[in-house]
Amino acid sequence: LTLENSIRKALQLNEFVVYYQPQIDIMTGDIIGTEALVRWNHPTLGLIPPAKFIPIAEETGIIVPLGEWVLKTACLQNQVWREKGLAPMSVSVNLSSRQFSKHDLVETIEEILRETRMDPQYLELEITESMTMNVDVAIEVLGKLKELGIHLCIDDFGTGYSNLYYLKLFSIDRLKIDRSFVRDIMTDSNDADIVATIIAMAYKLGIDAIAEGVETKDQLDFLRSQNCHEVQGFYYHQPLPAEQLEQLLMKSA
Ligand code: G
Ligand code: G
Ligand code: MN
Ligand code: NA
Repeated sequence: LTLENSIRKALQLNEFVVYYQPQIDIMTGDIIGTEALVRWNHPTLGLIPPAKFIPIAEETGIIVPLGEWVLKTACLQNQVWREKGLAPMSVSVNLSSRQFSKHDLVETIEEILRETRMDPQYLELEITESMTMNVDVAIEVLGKLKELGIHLCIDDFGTGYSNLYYLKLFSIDRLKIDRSFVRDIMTDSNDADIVATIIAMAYKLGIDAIAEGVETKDQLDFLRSQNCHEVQGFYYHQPLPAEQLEQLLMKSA
């Protein structure tokens, strides 16, 4: 069996699971949202991280049905938590460039929203800068997604071929400062300056900024001092299975 076929089969056998990494309001410490991150719960190999199968899934195009499954699962879960009376929380789902360039993307997402009864204002799609290379198509597709009421976030911000003008053109709601900048903010003054500048720029444009990969209190304090309002990282929580996140939310409710 090729890896490609194994992934296809695993999708049929329901072997994928979605983990949720909390996103934190830096001032209150509250969980304000989560990022949905897929894992493969392999019957003999155990939990396989996405780095081991996402690249192949991207290459072969299986990322399209897999990505749709993740989106549907995350929306269903969000709705279940709302029905259980938990405070409304956003969920961010990574969109692959393969999904982005499918002509029926908007219809597919619309259908998933309808089927799961997900409130679109709590759904965020994470796109990367490289996906927006074809500007005219990106404007059209992102515009339609915004019309559905969905929020948009640029993932790994600062690492792609970004044209800052896109930020205005695409009506982006949030940008996620790439982990590679956050990692060295305490030791590399260039990285500290870059992070501070991204936060200030986002603020001026009326876009939210979230820092990812926050692992230490020093990093958190620096981000707070620069008026970054939202963080995600191991300092607070690893990506968690749904049940574990639910327990956490129940405790803090
Ligand atoms: O979850 P982390 O544990 O290891 O994820 C590694 C990489 O896999 C990240 O770049 C993340 O964006 C990507 N990834 C995780 N889940 C998904 C998914 O559902 N769809 C896509 N396209 N990428 C994902
Ligand atoms: O941006 P992407 O979608 O690539 O981001 C999600 C990835 O980041 C996942 O692999 C997740 O496990 C990882 N991640 C989340 N928080 C941290 C952190 O604090 N440190 C490191 N090293 N990785 C993190
Ligand atoms: Mn992401
Ligand atoms: Na990222």
